[in-house]
Amino acid sequence: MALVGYTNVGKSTIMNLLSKSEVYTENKLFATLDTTVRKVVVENLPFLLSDTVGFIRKFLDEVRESDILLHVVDISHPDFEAQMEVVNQTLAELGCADKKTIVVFNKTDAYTWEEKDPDDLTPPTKRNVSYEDLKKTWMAKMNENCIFISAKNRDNYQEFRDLLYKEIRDMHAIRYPYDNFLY
Ligand SMILES: Nc1nc2c(ncn2[C@@H]2O[C@H](COP(=O)(O)OP(=O)(O)OP(=O)(O)O)[C@@H](O)[C@H]2O)c(=O)[nH]1
Ligand SMILES: [Mg+2]
Repeated sequence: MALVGYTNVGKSTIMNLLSKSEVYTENKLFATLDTTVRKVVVENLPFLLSDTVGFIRKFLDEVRESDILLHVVDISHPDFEAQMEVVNQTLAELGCADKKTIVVFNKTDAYTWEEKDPDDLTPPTKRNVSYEDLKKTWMAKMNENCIFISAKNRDNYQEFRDLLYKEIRDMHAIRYPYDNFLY
């Protein structure tokens, strides 16, 4: 499993949460310069998690070799949709477009929107989308292959781990069909 995403979205923060390790995080672009791999255990399932360099650089073997990608997105960034596009484009160039991918919408604590005044008749813009509406729209669009969390406040963290557990268990079942100790 690999954490991928635009720079500064919170990949290393999530790595630290899941693996209880101390990977360097900072509020600047390209804080991570090398891929780090850690063993993570969710319930009874061990797996390898790679924290990668903020996406832009190509030919990341860790990404290609991962069974599951966690595409981390910073929803508090005004251009997060364009950033997602860049990452998806890069994944496509790496030949990873069809890989199982879970989108982790991070920094829910920092998402802000401008409520429209009822007298304001100008058309609503994406700045006017409430958190609830944003969430609903993406949940529908992603077929529920996504989760909204705050790595900082640990909001929805248990649900995130539950989702990872389910995905890894399914992947184990495909990779090791005769290994039924889990079931
Ligand atoms: N408000 C808020 N800030 C967060 C959250 N998660 C991470 N951050 C902050 O975002 C900044 C970047 O976090 P990193 O984990 O270093 O991001 P990254 O994706 O690893 O960045 P690169 O290594 O540069 O690609 C740090 O200042 C974090 O503390 C969150 O859920 N909410
Ligand atoms: Mg990082």
